[in-house]
Amino acid sequence: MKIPVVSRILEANERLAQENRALFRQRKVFVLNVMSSPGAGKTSLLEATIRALRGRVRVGVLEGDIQGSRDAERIGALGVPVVQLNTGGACHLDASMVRQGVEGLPLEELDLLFIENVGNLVCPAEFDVGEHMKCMLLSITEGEDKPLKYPLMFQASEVLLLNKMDLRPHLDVDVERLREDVLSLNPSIRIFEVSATKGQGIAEWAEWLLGRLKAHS
Ligand SMILES: Nc1nc2c(ncn2[C@@H]2O[C@H](COP(=O)(O)OP(=O)(O)O)[C@@H](O)[C@H]2O)c(=O)[nH]1
Ligand SMILES: [Mg+2]
Ligand SMILES: [Zn+2]
Repeated sequence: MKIPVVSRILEANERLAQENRALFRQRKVFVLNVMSSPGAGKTSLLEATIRALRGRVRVGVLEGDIQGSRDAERIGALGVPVVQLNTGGACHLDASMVRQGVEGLPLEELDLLFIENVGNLVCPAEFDVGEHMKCMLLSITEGEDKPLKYPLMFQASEVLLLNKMDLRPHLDVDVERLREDVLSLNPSIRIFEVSATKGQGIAEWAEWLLGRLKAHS
Protein backbone atom coordinates (compact mmCIF):
# COMPACT_ATOMS: atom_id res chain seq x y z
CA MET A 1 0.00 0.00 0.00
CA LYS A 2 1.32 3.43 -0.93
CA ILE A 3 0.99 6.18 1.67
CA PRO A 4 1.77 9.52 -0.01
CA VAL A 5 1.14 11.85 2.94
CA VAL A 6 4.70 12.76 3.89
CA SER A 7 5.83 13.49 0.36
CA ARG A 8 2.82 15.77 -0.15
CA ILE A 9 3.68 17.76 2.96
CA LEU A 10 7.24 18.16 1.75
CA GLU A 11 6.08 19.11 -1.75
CA ALA A 12 3.71 21.74 -0.36
CA ASN A 13 6.55 23.04 1.82
CA GLU A 14 8.85 23.21 -1.19
CA ARG A 15 6.34 25.37 -3.10
CA LEU A 16 6.03 27.79 -0.20
CA ALA A 17 9.82 27.86 0.23
CA GLN A 18 10.16 28.92 -3.42
CA GLU A 19 7.65 31.71 -2.79
CA ASN A 20 9.66 32.85 0.23
CA ARG A 21 12.85 32.80 -1.83
CA ALA A 22 11.20 34.94 -4.50
CA LEU A 23 10.07 37.40 -1.82
CA PHE A 24 13.59 37.57 -0.35
CA ARG A 25 15.07 38.15 -3.80
CA GLN A 26 12.58 40.92 -4.51
CA ARG A 27 13.39 42.61 -1.19
CA LYS A 28 17.15 42.02 -1.72
CA VAL A 29 17.73 40.30 1.60
CA PHE A 30 20.18 37.41 2.07
CA VAL A 31 18.73 34.76 4.39
CA LEU A 32 20.53 32.31 6.66
CA ASN A 33 18.85 29.34 8.31
CA VAL A 34 20.77 28.74 11.56
CA MET A 35 20.37 25.23 12.98
CA SER A 36 21.73 23.17 15.88
CA SER A 37 20.75 21.15 18.93
CA PRO A 38 19.31 23.11 21.85
CA GLY A 39 22.04 25.00 23.68
CA ALA A 40 24.82 24.72 21.07
CA GLY A 41 24.97 28.53 21.01
CA LYS A 42 22.77 29.83 18.16
CA THR A 43 21.51 32.91 19.97
CA SER A 44 24.98 33.65 21.37
CA LEU A 45 26.43 33.37 17.87
CA LEU A 46 23.80 35.74 16.49
CA GLU A 47 24.55 38.25 19.25
CA ALA A 48 28.28 38.11 18.51
CA THR A 49 27.78 38.27 14.73
CA ILE A 50 25.39 41.21 14.94
CA ARG A 51 27.97 43.09 17.04
CA ALA A 52 30.73 42.24 14.57
CA LEU A 53 28.67 43.45 11.60
CA ARG A 54 27.31 46.57 13.26
CA GLY A 55 27.28 49.57 10.90
CA ARG A 56 28.21 47.43 7.88
CA VAL A 57 24.98 45.62 7.01
CA ARG A 58 21.40 45.95 8.13
CA VAL A 59 20.46 42.82 10.05
CA GLY A 60 17.12 41.35 11.16
CA VAL A 61 16.30 38.15 13.03
CA LEU A 62 13.45 35.66 13.06
CA GLU A 63 13.51 33.58 16.24
CA GLY A 64 11.94 30.13 16.25
CA ASP A 65 11.15 28.41 19.53
CA ILE A 66 8.55 25.97 20.75
CA GLN A 67 7.42 28.60 23.24
CA GLY A 68 8.55 31.79 24.93
CA SER A 69 10.29 34.94 23.73
CA ARG A 70 13.59 34.88 25.65
CA ASP A 71 15.78 34.71 22.52
CA ALA A 72 13.90 37.55 20.80
CA GLU A 73 14.41 39.68 23.93
CA ARG A 74 18.17 38.97 23.81
CA ILE A 75 18.33 39.99 20.14
CA GLY A 76 15.97 42.96 20.61
CA ALA A 77 18.36 44.31 23.26
CA LEU A 78 20.89 44.83 20.45
CA GLY A 79 18.48 47.17 18.68
CA VAL A 80 17.83 45.05 15.59
CA PRO A 81 14.36 44.16 14.24
CA VAL A 82 13.27 40.77 15.54
CA VAL A 83 10.16 38.59 15.45
CA GLN A 84 9.60 35.61 17.73
CA LEU A 85 7.79 32.64 16.22
CA ASN A 86 6.33 30.05 18.59
CA THR A 87 5.70 26.70 16.96
CA GLY A 88 3.55 25.51 19.87
CA GLY A 89 5.18 22.08 19.87
CA ALA A 90 6.66 21.57 16.40
CA CYS A 91 10.38 20.83 16.60
CA HIS A 92 11.40 22.69 13.42
CA LEU A 93 10.37 25.67 11.30
CA ASP A 94 8.71 25.21 7.95
CA ALA A 95 8.23 27.60 5.05
CA SER A 96 4.72 28.63 6.04
CA MET A 97 5.80 29.60 9.58
CA VAL A 98 8.68 31.63 8.17
CA ARG A 99 6.31 33.38 5.77
CA GLN A 100 4.08 34.41 8.67
CA GLY A 101 7.08 35.51 10.73
CA VAL A 102 8.68 37.73 8.07
CA GLU A 103 5.43 39.64 7.67
CA GLY A 104 6.37 41.30 10.97
CA LEU A 105 9.83 42.38 9.72
CA PRO A 106 10.78 45.41 7.57
CA LEU A 107 12.40 43.23 4.87
CA GLU A 108 13.01 46.12 2.49
CA GLU A 109 15.21 47.75 5.15
CA LEU A 110 17.37 44.64 5.69
CA ASP A 111 20.41 43.21 3.90
CA LEU A 112 20.75 40.08 6.02
CA LEU A 113 18.14 38.00 7.82
CA PHE A 114 19.04 35.31 10.33
CA ILE A 115 16.45 32.66 11.00
CA GLU A 116 17.22 30.87 14.27
CA ASN A 117 15.57 27.50 13.89
CA VAL A 118 14.12 25.44 16.73
CA GLY A 119 16.87 23.60 18.65
CA ASN A 120 16.98 20.11 17.15
CA LEU A 121 19.81 18.22 15.43
CA VAL A 122 17.58 16.33 12.99
CA CYS A 123 14.45 17.62 11.29
CA PRO A 124 15.18 21.35 10.78
CA ALA A 125 17.55 20.20 8.02
CA GLU A 126 14.67 18.48 6.20
CA PHE A 127 12.63 21.66 5.69
CA ASP A 128 13.58 24.26 3.12
CA VAL A 129 12.26 27.60 4.41
CA GLY A 130 13.44 29.63 1.39
CA GLU A 131 16.85 30.50 2.83
CA HIS A 132 19.94 31.12 0.70
CA MET A 133 22.27 29.35 3.07
CA LYS A 134 21.97 26.69 5.74
CA CYS A 135 24.38 27.19 8.57
CA MET A 136 24.82 24.82 11.50
CA LEU A 137 26.48 24.99 14.88
CA LEU A 138 27.87 22.10 16.84
CA SER A 139 29.17 22.71 20.30
CA ILE A 140 32.30 20.68 20.95
CA THR A 141 30.66 19.63 24.24
CA GLU A 142 28.25 17.51 22.17
CA GLY A 143 31.00 15.02 21.31
CA GLU A 144 32.88 13.97 18.18
CA ASP A 145 30.45 11.13 17.40
CA LYS A 146 27.57 13.41 16.36
CA PRO A 147 28.33 13.85 12.62
CA LEU A 148 28.20 10.12 11.89
CA LYS A 149 25.14 9.60 14.10
CA TYR A 150 23.18 12.59 12.78
CA PRO A 151 24.55 13.09 9.25
CA LEU A 152 21.73 15.00 7.54
CA MET A 153 22.32 18.49 8.93
CA PHE A 154 26.07 18.23 8.30
CA GLN A 155 25.34 17.19 4.69
CA ALA A 156 22.76 19.92 4.10
CA SER A 157 24.79 22.83 5.52
CA GLU A 158 27.17 25.10 3.63
CA VAL A 159 28.98 26.14 6.77
CA LEU A 160 29.62 24.63 10.21
CA LEU A 161 30.53 26.65 13.27
CA LEU A 162 32.27 24.51 15.86
CA ASN A 163 31.34 26.45 18.94
CA LYS A 164 32.55 26.64 22.57
CA MET A 165 36.19 26.19 21.53
CA ASP A 166 37.13 28.01 24.75
CA LEU A 167 36.12 24.82 26.62
CA ARG A 168 38.48 22.58 24.67
CA PRO A 169 41.13 22.35 27.44
CA HIS A 170 38.47 20.96 29.79
CA LEU A 171 37.10 18.32 27.43
CA ASP A 172 38.31 15.01 26.03
CA VAL A 173 36.64 15.68 22.68
CA ASP A 174 38.69 14.79 19.58
CA VAL A 175 38.25 17.90 17.40
CA GLU A 176 40.47 16.55 14.58
CA ARG A 177 38.34 13.41 14.34
CA LEU A 178 35.22 15.53 14.38
CA ARG A 179 36.49 17.65 11.47
CA GLU A 180 37.48 14.55 9.48
CA ASP A 181 34.08 12.94 9.93
CA VAL A 182 32.26 16.13 8.95
CA LEU A 183 34.40 16.46 5.81
CA SER A 184 33.80 12.80 4.93
CA LEU A 185 30.05 13.55 4.93
CA ASN A 186 30.36 16.91 3.16
CA PRO A 187 33.74 17.65 1.54
CA SER A 188 32.81 21.21 0.56
CA ILE A 189 31.52 22.37 3.96
CA ARG A 190 33.29 25.42 5.38
CA ILE A 191 34.28 24.97 9.04
CA PHE A 192 34.98 27.77 11.52
CA GLU A 193 36.20 27.14 15.06
CA VAL A 194 34.62 29.80 17.26
CA SER A 195 33.64 30.82 20.73
CA ALA A 196 30.43 32.80 20.54
CA THR A 197 30.70 34.09 24.09
CA LYS A 198 34.48 34.67 24.24
CA GLY A 199 34.83 36.02 20.72
CA GLN A 200 37.37 33.59 19.26
CA GLY A 201 36.98 33.20 15.48
CA ILE A 202 34.01 35.55 15.26
CA ALA A 203 35.74 38.29 13.21
CA GLU A 204 36.91 35.72 10.64
CA TRP A 205 33.43 34.19 10.37
CA ALA A 206 31.78 37.61 10.08
CA GLU A 207 34.16 38.65 7.27
CA TRP A 208 33.51 35.42 5.41
CA LEU A 209 29.76 35.90 5.77
CA LEU A 210 30.00 39.46 4.48
CA GLY A 211 31.95 38.20 1.45
CA ARG A 212 29.35 35.49 0.84
CA LEU A 213 26.56 38.06 1.01
CA LYS A 214 28.34 40.37 -1.44
CA ALA A 215 29.04 37.51 -3.85
CA HIS A 216 25.34 36.70 -3.85
CA SER A 217 24.02 40.20 -4.46
N1 LIG B 1 31.72 28.48 27.27
C1 LIG B 1 30.90 28.82 26.27
N2 LIG B 1 29.57 28.86 26.47
C2 LIG B 1 28.78 29.24 25.44
C3 LIG B 1 29.30 29.57 24.16
N3 LIG B 1 28.27 29.86 23.34
C4 LIG B 1 27.15 29.73 24.07
N4 LIG B 1 27.44 29.36 25.35
C5 LIG B 1 26.49 29.12 26.44
O1 LIG B 1 25.67 28.02 26.10
C6 LIG B 1 24.34 28.23 26.57
C7 LIG B 1 23.37 28.13 25.42
O2 LIG B 1 23.61 29.19 24.50
P1 LIG B 1 22.50 29.76 23.52
O3 LIG B 1 23.15 30.80 22.69
O4 LIG B 1 21.27 30.15 24.27
O5 LIG B 1 22.18 28.45 22.65
P2 LIG B 1 20.96 28.10 21.67
O6 LIG B 1 19.96 27.32 22.45
O7 LIG B 1 21.55 27.27 20.57
O8 LIG B 1 20.42 29.41 21.14
C8 LIG B 1 24.33 29.57 27.24
O9 LIG B 1 24.49 29.39 28.64
C9 LIG B 1 25.54 30.28 26.64
O10 LIG B 1 26.08 31.26 27.50
C10 LIG B 1 30.72 29.53 23.98
O11 LIG B 1 31.26 29.81 22.92
N5 LIG B 1 31.46 29.13 25.06
MG1 LIG C 1 18.52 30.22 21.09
ZN1 LIG D 1 10.77 18.66 13.72
